[in-house]
Amino acid sequence: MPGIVIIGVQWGDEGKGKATDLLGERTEWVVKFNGGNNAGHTVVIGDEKYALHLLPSGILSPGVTPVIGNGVVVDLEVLFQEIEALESRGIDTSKLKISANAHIITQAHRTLDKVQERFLGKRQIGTTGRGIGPAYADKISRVGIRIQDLFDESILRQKVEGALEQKNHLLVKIFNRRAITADEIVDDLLSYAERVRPMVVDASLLLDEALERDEVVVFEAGQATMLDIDHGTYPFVTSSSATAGGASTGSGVGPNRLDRIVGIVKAYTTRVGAGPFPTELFDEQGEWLRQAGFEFGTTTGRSRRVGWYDAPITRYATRINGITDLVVTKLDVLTGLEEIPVCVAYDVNGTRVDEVPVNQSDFHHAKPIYETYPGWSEDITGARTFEDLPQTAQDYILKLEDMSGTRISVIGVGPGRDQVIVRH
Ligand code: 2SA
Ligand code: GDP
Ligand code: MG
Repeated sequence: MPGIVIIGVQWGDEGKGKATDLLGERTEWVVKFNGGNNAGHTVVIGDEKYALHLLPSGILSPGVTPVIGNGVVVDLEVLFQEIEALESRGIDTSKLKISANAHIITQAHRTLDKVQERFLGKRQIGTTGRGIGPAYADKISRVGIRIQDLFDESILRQKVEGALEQKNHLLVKIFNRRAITADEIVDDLLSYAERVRPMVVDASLLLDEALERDEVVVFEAGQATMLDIDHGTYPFVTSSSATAGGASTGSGVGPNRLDRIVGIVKAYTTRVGAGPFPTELFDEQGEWLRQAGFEFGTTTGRSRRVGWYDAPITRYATRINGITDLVVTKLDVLTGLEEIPVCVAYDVNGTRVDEVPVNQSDFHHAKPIYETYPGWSEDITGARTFEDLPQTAQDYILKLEDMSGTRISVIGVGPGRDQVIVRH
């Protein structure tokens, strides 16, 4: 079972970082295949808390070789800041590999991300402002700068000049900003080239050889299914393939090598940024859930929107990703609730709809139809077997399992590495 994909089921922050870290002991490779430093994965090991953005979460496990795949957009300044921060805490980062085909985020992308958002006014996406969207836009427009371009100054300069032409027009004429010079960007990128050089690999080939040797490779998604560029709540999405297909295109590993697709899902739902969210809570219960789950962005510190568990979303994610196993996280956060509502279907303009509607306006208008299950008051953070859980907590999990049609293999009962119940 060497190829394992870790995917977010909802709108991110389900606890993918912790799940990847958990697998660390049994894993030789962890590949980040999409997104960039918009991601925020918090991993708690003993008394130490690590917030990872661009680096794969597997970097915290000594036996693991972390890989940044071709599907990622790399901000070189952030890369070295993160490396230095981890090294200063005694984490060895020397095994890190970066695909020669990964794209680079430049100053122009960061600036555009911020001014474009401002320009959108009420139609804002609520991006993380890290330049992610503009960097992917350049990739798709075929004017992107890749890691391999760092090693030929003349090619780099030509590409940067080409990429800046339209952007400067936009910045100066539309957004009333100053033009960015090719020199600024080339000098900045070249200042990292020699430090990056030893990390650069043909990641596809390296991973293929590893899989041939039966080594375990974990593919770690940033963001999640409902933020995926194709299958998420477009246009309120991120600009990359955050679903299981992205593990293949974003790493250069064939889809037949992906043996298990593990969907990480919170026992309730959160979302950062704008866009539809049928089960969102605007009342005191929502505020209670936000505080109990400490739902604040790992990257930007923004308050996360919160709501109840949405079963059609899990079914949708199971279909889109081919999920074989679910990990339900943060069950402990629900402790103390007398009753727990779960969205089982939607009411769309008076009609019951059981699946996530394909039509954007239908999803915007979807009102949750709830079923309510009894809660529990016992502290469950020490539970290590399914039977340790109160009966009502067991029943809640079995209900979720039943509604998704996929087995729930792991249950999270706290942020710590050991605070899990492994069922399968
Ligand atoms: P972007 O910056 O172009 O990717 O933003 C587009 C949308 O994607 C959402 N997005 C995220 N949603 C949840 N978590 C993310 N990572 C951080 C975290 C977020 C933070 O782990 O907490 O710290 O605010 C993440 N990254 C992108 C984003 O909110 C937009 O809706
Ligand atoms: P990711 O982006 O999917 O990796 O998730 P984040 O790290 O952004 O957010 C998940 C948060 O929940 C982190 O602060 C984790 O430490 C925490 N967490 C993960 N699993 C659990 C759990 O089972 N219970 C509790 N209470 N916290 C958890
Ligand atoms: Mg996160």
